[in-house]
Amino acid sequence: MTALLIIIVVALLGITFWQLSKIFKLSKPIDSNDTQIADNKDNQNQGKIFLAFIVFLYGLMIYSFWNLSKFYLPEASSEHGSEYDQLFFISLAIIMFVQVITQFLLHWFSYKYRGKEGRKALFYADNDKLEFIWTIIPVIVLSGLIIYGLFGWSEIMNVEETDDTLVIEIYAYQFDWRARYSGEDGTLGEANVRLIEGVNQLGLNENDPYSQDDIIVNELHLPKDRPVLFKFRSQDVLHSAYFPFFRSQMNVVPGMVTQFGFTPTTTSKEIRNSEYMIDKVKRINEIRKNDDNVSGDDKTYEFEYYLLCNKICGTSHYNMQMKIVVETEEEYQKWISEQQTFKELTAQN
Ligand SMILES: [Cu+2]
Repeated sequence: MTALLIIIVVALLGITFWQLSKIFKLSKPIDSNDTQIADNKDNQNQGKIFLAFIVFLYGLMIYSFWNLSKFYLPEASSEHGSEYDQLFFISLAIIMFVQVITQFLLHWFSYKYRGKEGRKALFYADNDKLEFIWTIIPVIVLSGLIIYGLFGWSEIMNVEETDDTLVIEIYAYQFDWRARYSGEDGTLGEANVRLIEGVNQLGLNENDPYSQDDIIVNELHLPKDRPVLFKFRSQDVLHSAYFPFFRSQMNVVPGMVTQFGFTPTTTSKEIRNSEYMIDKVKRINEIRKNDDNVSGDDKTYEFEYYLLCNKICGTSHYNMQMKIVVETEEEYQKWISEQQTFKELTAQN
């Protein structure tokens, strides 16, 4: 709110000065030099401003990289994550390289060849060789990037289902998530939103033998180093399952099942004890300690992985999240054995 007020005040001040300068100009006697055509002095000034602007732009860029680097995510917590990060880094490096050079050339030439009395522009219609060069280089670089990206994509997206693969349904609705484990038979039971009734929140087919041992929970537990295949279903609108620390995201579309998978490589405990996280959490806690609006248990923050919604799906979209616990196989087995199956749930109610 304060920031908005400051912006309004600055804008109003700017308008005031602009109007004042117009009044002063009107009150001055007519200047014979005051023509609409740029003279030598104008060109000189505009050229220098052009050059100063590129220096400002590069300064801003360097400052942003340096200052915003604190928002970088740590090393990926999934197997394919490093590949994803590498693709991102290579794309960024190429874009930066090209933009630094072309921006400089654009501004430098504008300065160097600024208007000067007596200087005439050269009429240069075209040059096939030059055009060929500046077409073919981007074609080669972009094709390389796209092909490299496609290979990465297909490798990440084609999750082969093995005996070891854990199949989990992620179910989205306004405004929460549920996870469904396939249970002992390793197969998810049939489900349809039309079957939603009472405790049967996810619309499981009660007559399907596969659905009997399914386990529905509101906290996602994943064993470390085991491939997980997620199947996404939405009850209402478009959502997006976003796992930033695992470098994964998938649209959750009503009326269809989307899927992807990853293999978690870092447990919640391990990431909490990483240098990156210790430092981050320390800083967050320092801010919270001095914030009077934060009280009680919230004063001490502890990192957890979360599944977030990344599609604006309604009023409480911002709060649509599910905790993810990555743990060892033993811890996972212990946890899952304590959960209620769908059969137990329906028998109880
Ligand atoms: Cu959502």
